[in-house]
Amino acid sequence: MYLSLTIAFLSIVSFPQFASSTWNTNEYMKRENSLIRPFHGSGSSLNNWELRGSAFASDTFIRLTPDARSMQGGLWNRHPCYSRNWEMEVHFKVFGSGKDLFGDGFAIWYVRDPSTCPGGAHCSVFGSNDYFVGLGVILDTYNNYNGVHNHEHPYISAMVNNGTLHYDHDRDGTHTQVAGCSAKFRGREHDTYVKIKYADDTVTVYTDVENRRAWSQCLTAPGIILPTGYYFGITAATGDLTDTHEIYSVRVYDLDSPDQDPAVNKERANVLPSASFFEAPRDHVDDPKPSMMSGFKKLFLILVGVIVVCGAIFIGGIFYVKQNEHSRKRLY
Ligand SMILES: [Ca+2]
Repeated sequence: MYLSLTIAFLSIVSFPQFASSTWNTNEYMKRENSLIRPFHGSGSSLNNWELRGSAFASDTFIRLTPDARSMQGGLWNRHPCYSRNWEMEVHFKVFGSGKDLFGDGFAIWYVRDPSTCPGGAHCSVFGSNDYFVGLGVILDTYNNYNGVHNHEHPYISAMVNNGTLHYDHDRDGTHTQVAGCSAKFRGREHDTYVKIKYADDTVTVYTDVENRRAWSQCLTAPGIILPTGYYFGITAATGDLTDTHEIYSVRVYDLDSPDQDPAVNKERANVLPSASFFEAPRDHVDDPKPSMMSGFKKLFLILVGVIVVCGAIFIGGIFYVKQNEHSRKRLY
């Protein structure tokens, strides 16, 4: 509690200084889609936002889950977003008592249906629904995969779904992601931020988790079609493993140009989410059969060895015969 309040205070004091210099604040902030301290309302109700499950609001933080088992918490915006191009910045913190084992993580959503989890079916994706319709950006802290990923955890991935795809925890969603990146966002003393930008049909995710006060690009995925009129939400879950997942602010900016034809945005309301490109599955290709390969190699080496030895004996033999002939000629 004390730590959270301290963090909150420091953030309030320090945020405006760097926000104006290095961060993007030129665009119009959409108040009805944003959430800024102090959070008016308390406990389980907030202006413009709905809290679900274990989510709890104080004046300075929204705690999606406490550091306890089997929790699901959600924070859902009540107003759909009608901008075609937008940007969402989330100030968050993930921390807990676990040193090596912790989880599961949280997810930021732009979806057709705000989740009612933990009530309802398919509440299996970080406190929200599987088979969702829209965009999910998942900040996964626990590596569930038995094999070896070619990336480290914590891991951020983006998934676009038209309602038919299943998020596979066993592979940490790598089968269905459009792109991903590793980011050490958990257990940091300093403030941690993530930004999702959707502009020109491209989803780009940035992070500021190294206390640099500047965005670094995590992933970018072009060819993503998302309709207007969907809802923003942030959800988190714990299972056997636990962590505290907290949100300190959500800022949504409108990136549409002022002269954009409103009819274009209206038309865009009816499309289904789609991605032109999915990353190739990260689990792969059976291992080559090592015993057969080494068998061939061995046979080859033995053959070469035999040829070399035979050659040497043959040349040595000729040399010996020649030498003998030569010495005989000299004696007679
Ligand atoms: Ca995982």
